[in-house]
Amino acid sequence: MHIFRFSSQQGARLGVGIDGQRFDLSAAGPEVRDVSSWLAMRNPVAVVVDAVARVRDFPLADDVSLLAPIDTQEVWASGVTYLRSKVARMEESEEGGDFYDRVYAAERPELFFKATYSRVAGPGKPIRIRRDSAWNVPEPELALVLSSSGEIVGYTIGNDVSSRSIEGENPLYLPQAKVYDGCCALGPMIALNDGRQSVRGIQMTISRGGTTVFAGETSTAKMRRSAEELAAYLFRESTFAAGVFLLTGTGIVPPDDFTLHPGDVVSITIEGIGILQNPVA
Ligand code: DO4
Ligand code: MG
Repeated sequence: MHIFRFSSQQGARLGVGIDGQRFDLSAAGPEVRDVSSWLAMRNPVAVVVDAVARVRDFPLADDVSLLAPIDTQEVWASGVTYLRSKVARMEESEEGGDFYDRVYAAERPELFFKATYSRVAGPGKPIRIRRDSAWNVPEPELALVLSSSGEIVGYTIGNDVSSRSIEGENPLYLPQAKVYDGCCALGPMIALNDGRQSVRGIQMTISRGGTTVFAGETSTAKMRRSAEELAAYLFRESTFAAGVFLLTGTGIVPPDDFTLHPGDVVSITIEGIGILQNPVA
């Protein structure tokens, strides 16, 4: 089952996709009127399962306009959870970057604040690269959708768009490399956590003027840490009354001579979730 957010004449609403058919989930009651109300529930997965029986009378057209599946939540991100990310960052770092090596092996993960919902692009909407950065990349990442109690309610696709030149110049510049207008994309849907799929393939292609200029793939099986471990660290000493999104790190890094250009189109596919496609502004 997939949860999505869509625009309607009554404003943004939640929908549910079941066996290829779409229904208006918000019609089922106030607990599913928006992402915040839903993720504030004690057991959001059970709430959807219960609501499904009541939504069959509210079908939606296949072509509803999808929005980013986030309303008031913060977006956090994990770093250096794949070997590929550690190696690439040690190479880009002007100081040699042995701290990446240490955090990869340490018990405590690297977690950082990534975006407010206002900085998140939905499906088809433009992501941005910093104009004061010469080296910019997309980072395709599995995103955890966490309830107010820290439960993994579902999974969506995230793009942690980053400046590698600013991050490489000095690690203290990380917030500027990571957080700016249009720095993140989420969507197109949330795959509800049914406890079945633990390993997912991730693919990314970047096209420029209709030609593929980069293609890469990885699998969440290559992550050094579990999703549960990352979520548990995020909830240490922090509360998220309306839930939170947590990106789990990138395992696909384009070669060092690659940088995003305005007009490029980034497509990220994650098994069981869908395809998140965004043009670069
Ligand atoms: O350490 C800096 C950021 C790492 C990151 O974003 C990633 O590994 O995906
Ligand atoms: Mg990242």
